[in-house]
Amino acid sequence: MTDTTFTPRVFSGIQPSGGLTLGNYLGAIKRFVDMQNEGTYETVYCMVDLHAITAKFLDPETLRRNTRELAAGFIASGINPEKSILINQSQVPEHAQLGWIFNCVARMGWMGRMTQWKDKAGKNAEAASLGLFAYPALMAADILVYHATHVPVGDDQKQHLELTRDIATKFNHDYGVDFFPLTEPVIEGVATRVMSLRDGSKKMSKSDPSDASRINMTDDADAIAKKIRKAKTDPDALPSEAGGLEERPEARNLVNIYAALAEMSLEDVLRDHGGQQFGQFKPALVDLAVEKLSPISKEMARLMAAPSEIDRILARGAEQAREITAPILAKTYEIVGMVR
Ligand code: AQP
Repeated sequence: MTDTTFTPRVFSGIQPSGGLTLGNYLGAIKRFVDMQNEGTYETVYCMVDLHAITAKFLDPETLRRNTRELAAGFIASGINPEKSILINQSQVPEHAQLGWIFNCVARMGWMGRMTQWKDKAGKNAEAASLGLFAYPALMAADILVYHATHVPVGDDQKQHLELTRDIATKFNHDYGVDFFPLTEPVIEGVATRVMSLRDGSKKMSKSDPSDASRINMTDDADAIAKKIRKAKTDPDALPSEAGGLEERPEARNLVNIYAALAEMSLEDVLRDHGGQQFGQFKPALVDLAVEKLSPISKEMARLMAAPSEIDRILARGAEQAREITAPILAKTYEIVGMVR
C-alpha cells in the first residue's frame, strides 16, 4: 500500500465500439451517476475511443457516431458536465503518452494472461492487433493519469483493475517512488454482470452479432417489449427465494435486470413476483424497462440531433481533464528521467 494521500477521484470509461447496451447502463453508467451524486469524489468519465479501434476495424464515420452517441448516453443517463468531467480519450493526449510508459512497465506474461485478451483474440491471436494485446496497459494509464482512487466497473473488468494495481506497484517500486495510487475497483450491485437475453452464460455485449441478445439504450418501447418477450427462459415459475435461481441463469438474469432497474434487492423482487410464470413476469419487466429507459433514449435522440452541443461539452471536458493529467504526466517523465 502507498502512504501518500490521494484526492478521492473516480475514473471510468466505456468504449464507443457500438451502441450502448443495458449491460453498460446497469453495470457501469448507473453507478457512475450515483458516484457523481454522492459528492465524495471528483468524477471523470470517458469515451475510450482509442480502445474502440483495438478489436476490429471501425469506419471513421461509425466511430464518430458511436462516440457522440455514447456521450449522449452518458448525459441522458444523468452524467452532468457541471459536476463531472466528461471526455473523449483521444482529446486528452496524456492517456496515450502515459500508456507508452506503461507498455514498458507491464510484462508480456501479465498481458498474455488477461482473459479478455484470450476471449477477444480467440484462436487466431497472430492476427489480433498489437493494440488489443496492450489494451490493459492503456487502461491503466487512463486511470492512473488522473491518480484515480476508485473505478466503478462491471465484473468483467476486475482482472484489468488488478493489472492496473500491478503496474502502479511495479512503477513505484522500480523508480523508488510513491507516485501512483493503488486504485480500488468498485464492483457493486445486482447488475455487475448482465447476461445475454439469448444465452444466460454469455454477458450482454454491444459486439454480439445477435441484436436480440441485448437491449440497446436507443431501442424504442416496441423493440424493448419484443426482445424481453422473446428472451430465453425456462418452463418453471419464479422461485420465492434466491436459492431457487441456481442453475437457472436466464431466469436469474431477468430477475437481476428487474431488481437493478427498480433499485430493489433480488430478494424483494422474488418476494413480489415469486410463483409467477414468465408469461406474467415478462410484461411487468417490459413495463418497468420502458418506464426507466424511454426517457433516456428520448434525451439521447435529442442530443444526437445537436452534435455540436456534444462536441462543445467534450472540448470543455478535455480542457478540464488536462489540468489534472498534464502535471501528472510531466512528473512521470521527470521520474523516468526524460529530459524536459
Ligand atoms: N453485460 C454487462 N454487464 C455489466 N456490466 C457490463 N459492462 C459491459 N458489459 C456489461 C461494463 O461496461 C463498462 C464498459 O465496457 P466497455 O465498453 O469498455 O467494454 P466491454 O466490457 O467489453 O463491453 P461490451 O459491451 O462487451 O463491449 P464490446 O462488445 O465492444 O467488447 C465496463 O465497466 C464493463 O464492465
